[in-house]
Amino acid sequence: MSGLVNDGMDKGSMMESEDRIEKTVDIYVSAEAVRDMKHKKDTEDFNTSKTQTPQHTGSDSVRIRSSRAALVCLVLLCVLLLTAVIVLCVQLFTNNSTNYTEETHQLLTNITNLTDERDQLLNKITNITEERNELLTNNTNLTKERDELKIKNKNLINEKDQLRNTLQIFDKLTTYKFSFYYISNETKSWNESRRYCTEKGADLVIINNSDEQDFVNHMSGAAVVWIGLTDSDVEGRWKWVDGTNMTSGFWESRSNEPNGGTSENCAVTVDKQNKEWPNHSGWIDVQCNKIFQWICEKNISKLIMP
Ligand SMILES: [Ca+2]
Ligand SMILES: [Ca+2]
Repeated sequence: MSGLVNDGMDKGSMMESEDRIEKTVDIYVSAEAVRDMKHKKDTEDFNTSKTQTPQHTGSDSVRIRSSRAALVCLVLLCVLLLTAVIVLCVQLFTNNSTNYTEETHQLLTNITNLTDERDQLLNKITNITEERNELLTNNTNLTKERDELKIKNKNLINEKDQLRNTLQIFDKLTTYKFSFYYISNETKSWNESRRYCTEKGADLVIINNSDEQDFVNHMSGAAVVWIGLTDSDVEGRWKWVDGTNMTSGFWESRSNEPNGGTSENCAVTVDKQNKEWPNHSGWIDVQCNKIFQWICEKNISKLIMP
């Protein structure tokens, strides 16, 4: 069966091969025929062109003139194009020049403005530097003031503590303006009396004016009392216990006080009602080792009005 099929197929194939061969032959034949015809036509065209040359000379002249005309047009176009390019370049250059001039002017203006701003900034820096220096100076001064205030505050605290002690210890305190006064009941020498006062945070009384003298006279009554006045250091140069010089005094004039010279270097004050120097009033220099009552004074003006 398969053999029959193969034989059939072989026969078909052989027929197809024969057909192909025949077609190939036909094609080759056709190609050769076409080639012969083309060669023949070319030969005829060549011969024809040889015979027809005089007739085609006019069309070549037209073609040449056309070519020349086209060339002229092309040259004209080139010239026009070149001219346009030159015009554009000139315009561009002109515009660039104008822009450059404007930019230069603007740059100069900017430079001027920047210079002005720089000068203003320099002035500001100078002012700020001066302000800074002033602030530094102020800071230095404030620091000094602060330190001084700290010291004053410390001193005031000490004085406050002393005053508190004075107020606690003195059993008879009298106030007058900005001072506390204490008059003793017992009698002591000038130095011992002063020591008593200083141990209490006070000192012997300093009489600064007639009002205070009147106040002390009223306070002492008939008693003779020590005051904080002495010329122990330099004879005749009377000084208060705070180290200040006596500028004006209320010396007793009836006995021409002070009259004791170097033997009498401490002062008491008396009122007219005293019994030791009747009808005498004012300050009298006496020997410092005598014993009298005394008056202590504690001034608090620094606490109230620093
Ligand atoms: Ca004296
Ligand atoms: Ca005297």
